[in-house]
Amino acid sequence: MATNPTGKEIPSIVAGMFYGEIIEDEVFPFPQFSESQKETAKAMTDAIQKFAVASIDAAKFDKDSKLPPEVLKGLGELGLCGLTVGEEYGGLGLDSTLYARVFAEIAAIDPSIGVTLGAHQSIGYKALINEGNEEQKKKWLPRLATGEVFAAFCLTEPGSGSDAYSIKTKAVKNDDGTFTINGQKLWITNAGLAGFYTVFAKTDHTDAQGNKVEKISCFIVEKEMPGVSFGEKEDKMGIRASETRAVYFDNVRVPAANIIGELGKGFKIAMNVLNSGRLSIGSGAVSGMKMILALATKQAKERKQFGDYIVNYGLIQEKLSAIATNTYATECLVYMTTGKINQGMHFEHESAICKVYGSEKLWDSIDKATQIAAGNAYMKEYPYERIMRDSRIHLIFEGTNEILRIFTALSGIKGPSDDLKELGKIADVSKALQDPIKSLGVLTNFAKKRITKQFTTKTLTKCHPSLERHSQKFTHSLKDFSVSVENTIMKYGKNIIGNELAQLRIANMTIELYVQLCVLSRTTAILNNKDVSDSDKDYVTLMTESICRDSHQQFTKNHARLTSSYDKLTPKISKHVAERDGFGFDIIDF
Ligand code: MYA
Repeated sequence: MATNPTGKEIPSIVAGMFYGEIIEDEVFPFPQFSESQKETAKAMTDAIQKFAVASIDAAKFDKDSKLPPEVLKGLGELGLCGLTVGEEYGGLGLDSTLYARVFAEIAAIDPSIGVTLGAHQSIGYKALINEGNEEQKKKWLPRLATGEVFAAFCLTEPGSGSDAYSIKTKAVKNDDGTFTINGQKLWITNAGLAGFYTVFAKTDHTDAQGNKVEKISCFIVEKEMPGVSFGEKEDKMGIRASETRAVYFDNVRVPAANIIGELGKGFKIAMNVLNSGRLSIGSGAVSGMKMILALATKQAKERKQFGDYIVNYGLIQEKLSAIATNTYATECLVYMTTGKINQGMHFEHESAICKVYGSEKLWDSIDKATQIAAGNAYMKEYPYERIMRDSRIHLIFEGTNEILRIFTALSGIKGPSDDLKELGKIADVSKALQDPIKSLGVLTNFAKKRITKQFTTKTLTKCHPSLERHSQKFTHSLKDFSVSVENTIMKYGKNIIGNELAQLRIANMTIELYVQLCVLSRTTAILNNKDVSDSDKDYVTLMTESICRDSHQQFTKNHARLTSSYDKLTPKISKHVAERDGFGFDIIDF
């Protein structure tokens, strides 16, 4: 796979923000498409559009709840089943940026196809790419890359969704080195269609103290293996043409050659796979929003009410403008992230943010486009209701947005929290924080970062001068954020894990900061580009102004709520609701 051709590793941008740090050279200039990336993207997106006109009818596939086999074959022939597979295994060897752009093109045309292809390559055989040995890759990748064989990712179980570690499927080692798998997986995309299943199961291990413990391991299971069976196709709200079924494993014997990576390391393998998958949802959302904005604009320009086209009314303009800014902000997030992945960045924080932000902005955009088309949008002959049904899942799967906010906050806090443990050695913590230079010997890493923060630059020096106001607000907010992170760690200690509303506030602040940073970087690149027209520069400047002001307000609201009494209302109201099994009284009661 062509990801990170440099072989170098660079730190996560978002992880650095938790220390109040931004390495400007890492975020400026915004990663650009090279000439050869542009050529490949253009050739592939043109080919996809041509194929779509001839062969894809998303409304019909939705109605039939099926993707015709010849369409799946055609997608394989276009190379869309092996986008990131190395050319030596018969794939296209695209890097993360190109994968995001090309995948997004097809995902927006038909989200059922997007999910089928995403489940196949962004998660289905991703563990094989990341961790598989040469023999496994040679055996499987050529057929997976052409779509001759489809793949599925089997993690979720009836009792294990968000809490992925609690899976019950068990793989027991036999005397001959094979494993016998028993268990059940739920809501598996491509189940039944796929021939290749990446399956996570618990295996027995002995820890350093000699105790028996269970850990998660990763196996390749083939459809034809005796004991593999499938449930009925699920009757879903949306993405109806994609296949979703339960998968059952009844004494399925798997050779040792089918273990992916190290035994017992399966949880990390699964999480790393999901990091890539989450990014695909972000990139799919960008193209989805562009498609929706085109529909909404057409409607607004063609529909006349009160003697004028509705595009000329303020409340329609407010919606068109919001969809455009949603799109631009998400595009900046996704392509900053993929550009840095190509340079070797660890990206679990960033991909979670792309998924959360992209799926929520996509949903908001569809809601606004539906409102513009109004009565028409509610009728099945128009595409809005299908797009709405198809898009709702993105807030749920590959980690619910709630779980990913918790992940963003807790994984981000972990770095400064480890450093802050040093503070336990100091008698008066708050004094030491006020004067870290005096405490240098004890505070080590933490103190160094605190000092850097105190003398930190007041603006992003590489930002375009016309964006100075937003740049200053960003650096000010970043400082507030890192101090809030420290204060939160000190206030809650280990109890932060059970304090989800504090996590929500931290996560929302993180998301807004990353959005502002990515938008400022991309707009700077556009404004510095002499080949971009004045009109395009005006358009992105206006969108940047709107995004940064809105994002700053969101940041400020979440920052305030971290310490205000507002969030204390929530558990109290919710307790009443739980005690009353719902709302609890009627207008006729009192
Ligand atoms: S597939 C199923 C999706 N399921 C999930 O996403 C499960 C969500 N749950 C989790 O992610 C985990 O259980 C959480 C951890 C996060 C809750 N990267 O103690 P821990 C490490 C790297 O926090 P837990 C589907 O939906 C962590 O550092 N490492 O664990 C298919 C620690 O390591 P260490 C990570 O409290 C849909 C260790 O793991 C990550 O149990 C089809 C333990 O961590 C990470 N992210 O819970 C989709 N997380 O021990 C098709 C944790 O070393 C898509 N760790 O400190 C197609 C797209 C279509 C687009 C179309 C658009 C229009």
